Amino acid sequence: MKLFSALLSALFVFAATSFSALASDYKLGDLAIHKAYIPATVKSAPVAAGYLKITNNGKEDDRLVSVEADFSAKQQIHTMKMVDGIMRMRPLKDGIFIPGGGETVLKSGGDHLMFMKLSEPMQIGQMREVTLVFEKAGEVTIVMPVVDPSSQEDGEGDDHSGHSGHSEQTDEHSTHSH
Ligand SMILES: [Cu+2]
Repeated sequence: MKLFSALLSALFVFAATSFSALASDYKLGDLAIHKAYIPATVKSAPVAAGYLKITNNGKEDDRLVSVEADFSAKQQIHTMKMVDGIMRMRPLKDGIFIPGGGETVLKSGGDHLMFMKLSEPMQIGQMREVTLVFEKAGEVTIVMPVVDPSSQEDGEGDDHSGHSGHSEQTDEHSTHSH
């Protein structure tokens, strides 16, 4: 009975929050943030990715410079690139450029938010608060729904294989030890 009501309220929260996530994108000055989501992770996964689209309706360029989240110990902004036939990720030290009057898409196989050292798995239906920090526009906290990875509309194949080489990759760039 207890489980059932917990399940029911979880469903309700999911329905309510997914509706609001769909209904209202986020605005911060001239920036608009849409279609933010985090693909669900398996239990042992140390990292999760985050994707979204940023539209810049102003004339001035801006830049996504950092990401904050309380469900991971460390957050980075990554890009993915083919190196010797293998998808590798690396941190973008200068963040992601958002041209004035243009848009930037963080998507599977390309630039993405990286949540490292997860405190718990990302489960389908959860809503995760993430703060995006922009060079000029300032910061905004958004709620990113955790979705079934196989339901990504713009999925371009299994490019998350690059994530397996992740910890070695980031050792070059970070001072923490594993
Ligand atoms: Cu990454």
